[in-house]
Formats: sequence, structure tokens, C-alpha cells
Amino acid sequence: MKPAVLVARAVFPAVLDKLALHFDIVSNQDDVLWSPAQLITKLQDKVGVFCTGSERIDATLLAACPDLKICSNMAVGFNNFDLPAMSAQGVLGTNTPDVLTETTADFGFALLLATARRLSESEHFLRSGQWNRWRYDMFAGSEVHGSTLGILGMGRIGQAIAKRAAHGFGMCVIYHNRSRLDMATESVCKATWVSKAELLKRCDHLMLVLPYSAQAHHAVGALELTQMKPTATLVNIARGGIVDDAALAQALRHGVIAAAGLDVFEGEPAVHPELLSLSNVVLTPHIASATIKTRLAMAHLAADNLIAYLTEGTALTPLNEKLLKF
Ligand code: 8YV
Repeated sequence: MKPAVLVARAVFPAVLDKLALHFDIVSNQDDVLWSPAQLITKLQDKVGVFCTGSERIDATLLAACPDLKICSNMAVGFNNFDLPAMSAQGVLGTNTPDVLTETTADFGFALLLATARRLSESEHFLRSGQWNRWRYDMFAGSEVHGSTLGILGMGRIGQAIAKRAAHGFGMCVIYHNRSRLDMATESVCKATWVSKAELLKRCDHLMLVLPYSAQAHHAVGALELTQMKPTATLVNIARGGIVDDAALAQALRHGVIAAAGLDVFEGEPAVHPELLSLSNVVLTPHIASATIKTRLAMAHLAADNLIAYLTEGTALTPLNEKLLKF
């Protein structure tokens, strides 16, 4: 008998076929949004799950699913995992690093350009038939090339953004991270470490690329926003909850900062209603890694982690291998 695996969300058919060669699959190709209780019911007799950042793997679920051996996330972020609880129960968590770095960095840059150059707002103006003449200050935004980019969080994606900014757009790149990069990496990225206070004060554009953790909750809130330039833009491609969305909406409404580009939201897919009503914000539905090539690579890596672990006991990109207590 093949091991039983749950594929919790819709996925590329080719990836499902690959999983079916090794496992008895229960899949969710209709992409029904299961409640936590329904997810538990589906998972109870399974040894593995293919999941995304939307499925919460917590202590309650783990206690109800004693056969579970691996949770394979089709995402690099894994704040949906209670990793200590998983380790304590001997459940491996895996994620999909590297394969999405460049694509996500591209999107960060796209959102920065769209926000600074008022792309959404001006397109809406044109589509709604309001364009009847040229004007000297029509949708005049802020400069991207040659300006100062602040990056909060300087892992793989932050570094990929820094390279685009410094080498492609001649930007001055400053960053803040708990641990400073080694000198060689700083030099390749042409990036300078500064304190968080200095980052907020100096940057023309602030890009958030840090992973979500309890410490990172509301890393940018009302206080931080007042420390930024009134002409500054903020881009969040990291995780909802890193920005205090209610405080951001207030700041955007009152000109504390100029504009924001947001791909992630607190409590998504819900979006703070105040943000929806503002014109100086570009909003996208968590699509930073969304190219077919990258999503395929992510799905294959997530599948390969399941196959490798359940057939050979090793995984390609494990998160808590060393912490597992059997
Ligand atoms: C995923 C992401 O598409 O990888 C991540 O951490 O945020 C996105 O690339 C999303 O989380 C769905 O799993």
C-alpha cells in the first residue's frame, strides 16, 4: 500500500500526477477552502500534506493527526507552521526557498515602480474616461532611479532587490537586518547596513522583505511611519502583520508618507477597508511569486520534498530536521 498524502489545495495537474506515482492522494482540485476542522478531518489518516501558506499547521491539528510525518509548504515563508510543536511531535516541515527569489524580487521592483510612478491611479483615471488633456503635474510621482532605497530584511530576496536597485537603477541602497551581511555580499549588493531609525529617516522608498515572526509584528506602525519622509513610498512584499495596516491607512490619508504598494495584508484575503478607499496605494493579491515557471518550480520542490522524505527519509529543503524528537 502507498503512503496516504493530502494535497490541501489545487495544484498543477502534472505535480499531482507525480505525487500519485508514489502516494495514495486525496486532493482538492476544486480548491475548496476548508475550515481548520475540515482540514483536520481530511488529514487524520495521512502521513504527509502538501500545503500552502494559507493552511495553519498548529498544535491542535497535530494532536488530532498522530500519523502525520511531513508538512510540505509550497512557499518559502512558513509562519503558518508551529515549528516547535511540529518538532516535538516528530513532524518535518519543508519550504520552497531559492526557486522564487528572482521572480519575487522582480515583483518587488514592479510594485515599487508602480507605486512611485502612480501606475494604478493613472490607469484608473484613463479607463474611467477622465483623461481630456495633458497637464504639467498630471500623476507626477517620485523618482526611482538615483534615489535611496531602504530594505528591511536582507535575506535572499532582499539581496536580489538590492542588486536590481544598485546596478540597474543607480540607487543608493541602505538596509537593516538583525545580522549584518559579510563585506563581500554587501559589496556585490552595493548595500550599506544602517540602524532601523536611520533606514526610516533616510530612505525615499522602503521595501519590506523580512520573514514574519512575533518580533516582526507591526515592525512598521504609526511611530515608524512618522519617522519616514512625507514623500516616501512603502512597499510590502513580505507578510501581512509586519505593517500595521490601520496605521498605514491613516498615514496615507493624512500625508504622513506619500504612497504604498502592498502585496500582503493583515488577515488576507480581507483587506483593510480604509486601504481600499485610498488612491495613493497599489494593491495586489499576494502574487509576488506568481509566474508559471516559478509556481511550477515551487510546486515541484514541495512535491519532491514529500517524495524524498516519505520514500528515503531525507528532504531537499527541511526546516526542522535537527530538532525532530521521535
Ligand atoms: C506563496 C509566499 O505563493 O513563498 C511565500 O512565502 O508568500 C508566496 O510565494 C504563498 O505563500 C502561497 O503559499
